[in-house]
Amino acid sequence: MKISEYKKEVKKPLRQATLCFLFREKEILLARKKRGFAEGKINGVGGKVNDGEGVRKAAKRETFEEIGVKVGSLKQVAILDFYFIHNFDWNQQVVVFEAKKWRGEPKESEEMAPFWCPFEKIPYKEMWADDILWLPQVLKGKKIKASFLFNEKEEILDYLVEEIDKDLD
Ligand code: 8DG
Repeated sequence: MKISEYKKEVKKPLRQATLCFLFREKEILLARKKRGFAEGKINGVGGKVNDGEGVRKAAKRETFEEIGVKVGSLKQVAILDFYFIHNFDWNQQVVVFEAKKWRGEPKESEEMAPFWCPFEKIPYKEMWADDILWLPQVLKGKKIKASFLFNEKEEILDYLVEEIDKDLD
C-alpha cells in the first residue's frame, strides 16, 4: 500500500510527539529505551506532548525527565509522519529537535540509558528502520520532512523523504 492511499483513511490530525538529539563535536547523544513503547531500541530522547503544552516545551520536559539535562534553545530539524497499517492508534507526527547547549550531564533514568556516539558509529540496526533514511541528512545540517508507512513487522512499506530549504518553525 502507498502512503497516499492510506492517508485518505486517516480522518484525525496526527497526534504529536517529540524527539531531541543533543550534539557535541561530531557526536550525538543516543539512549537505549529501557521500558514501554520501543523498549530495547536506541533513539534520541522524547515522548508524547501533553494537552496544550506545545512541542518545544514537551521536548524540554521529556529531555529532563529521561536524562536529567536542561536544554537551552532547540532547533527544529525534522518533521516525521508515521503511519501504521495495522494500528491507527500508533500513528503520530514526531517533531525532531537538535540541542547544542544544555545544563547538567546526561544520566541514566528508569526509562533511558544515554551514551555519546560518534556520527560514523551510529547503530542504525538497533534503531527504528526509518532512521537511516533521514538522520544522516540531519547530521549534515539538512532539514527534513518525511512520511513512513509501517506494517505489523515494523517494516517500511512506503516512504517519502524531502529536504526543506527554509526553517521548519
Ligand atoms: P511517554 O509516555 O513515556 O512520554 O512516551 P513513550 O513511552 O516514550 O512513547 P511515545 O510518547 O510514543 O514516544 C515515542 C518516542 O519515539 C518519541 O520520542 C518519538 C520517537 N519515535 C517514534 N517513531 C520513531 C522513529 O521511527 N524513529 C525515531 N528515531 N524515533 C521515533 O515514535
